[in-house]
Amino acid sequence: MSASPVAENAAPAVQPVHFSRPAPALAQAAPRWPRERIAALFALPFADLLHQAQTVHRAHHDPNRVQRSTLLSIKTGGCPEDCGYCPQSARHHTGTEAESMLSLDQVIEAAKAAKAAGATRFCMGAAWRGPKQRDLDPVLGMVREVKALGLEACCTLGMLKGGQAEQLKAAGLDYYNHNLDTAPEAYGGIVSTRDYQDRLDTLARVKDAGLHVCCGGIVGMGESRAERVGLISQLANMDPPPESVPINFLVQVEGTPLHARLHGEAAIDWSEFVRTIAVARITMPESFVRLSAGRQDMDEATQALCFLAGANSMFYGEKLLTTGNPEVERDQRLFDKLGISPM
Ligand code: SAM
Ligand code: DTB
Ligand code: SF4
Repeated sequence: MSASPVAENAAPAVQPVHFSRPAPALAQAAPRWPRERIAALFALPFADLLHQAQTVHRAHHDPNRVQRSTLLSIKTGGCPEDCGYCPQSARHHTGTEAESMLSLDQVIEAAKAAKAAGATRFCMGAAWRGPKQRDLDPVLGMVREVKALGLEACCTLGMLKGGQAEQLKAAGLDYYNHNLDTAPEAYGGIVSTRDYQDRLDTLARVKDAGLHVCCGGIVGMGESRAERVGLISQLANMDPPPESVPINFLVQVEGTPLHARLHGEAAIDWSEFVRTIAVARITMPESFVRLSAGRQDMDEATQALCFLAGANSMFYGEKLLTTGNPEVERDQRLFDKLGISPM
């Protein structure tokens, strides 16, 4: 296209604006962890990556201590959302039936048992899109009782509306878990009933209410390495990064769309899972990196490598929300072999 001479000679319609100091709203800050840097970490030889991760880990944490969190599903099944990995969606036929909310006494009993077994954090999960006020009221009572037992309290209740995070904070909640699950570009293939921005909005509410953010994702859903890079990049570039970062290895449950897609075959090798933990540790040095779902089918050697790669938290107790987790005796034997003590 040729410009007319008039346009060429005319003074520009918009005069350049001179700022006496940089205009923050216009300046695009470079991300702390651009994808290329994260991809370069993933591409390192395994020994070099683990050495780097262990070095960062030792600079920020005691390498021989691991924090233990116990999960309880306070409201199981019948969820209206369509998350392709989840056994609790009412749209999938997994055999997980919809149940009503647990009573306060049931929750207190489970929290006492978790504490007696050595957990320091108790995480209550609900199969909701998000809590209605009538759902939130009893949860606030549960949070107060869990705190009264001397445990850290965490909730994962779905998307939060304005004011709800503040109510949880006032009840004494320490952490709110809400995962990004995967990279933005892979997200649409996994969940259609909420979008990535909805998740970011809830995370902003959690942070603004002064709660600690627990946010991670799932690997082994058929994503590419570039998409794993994208997930870690989202997490590591949050300001600040989440205090707690659960890395879940997909538990493939029959009846879920992801089980149908992957036929029960692990979509990534153990070494790629360990790499993901190591890269999370290097890019989020101060966070708790949690070796989360997927331990039941993971051999001890792989779990040991995850701890070496910088995982310093795990889910503890024989059940996650609806699926299994190693028995506490088995975990104790593993800790003994590795000389790990609980935090
Ligand atoms: N309903 C709430 C929500 O989705 O926000 C809270 C509970 S939901 C079960 C919490 C997280 O568990 C999900 O975001 C997902 O990351 C993880 N999760 C669910 N099913 C899983 C599976 N089969 N394997 C691994 N992680 C899973
Ligand atoms: C997280 O990242 N993993 C946990 C917790 N946060 C809520 C849930 C794992 C669920 C695994 C499938 C199930 O047991 O239902
Ligand atoms: Fe519902 Fe949460 Fe499961 Fe999604 S992950 S189906 S929101 S319980």
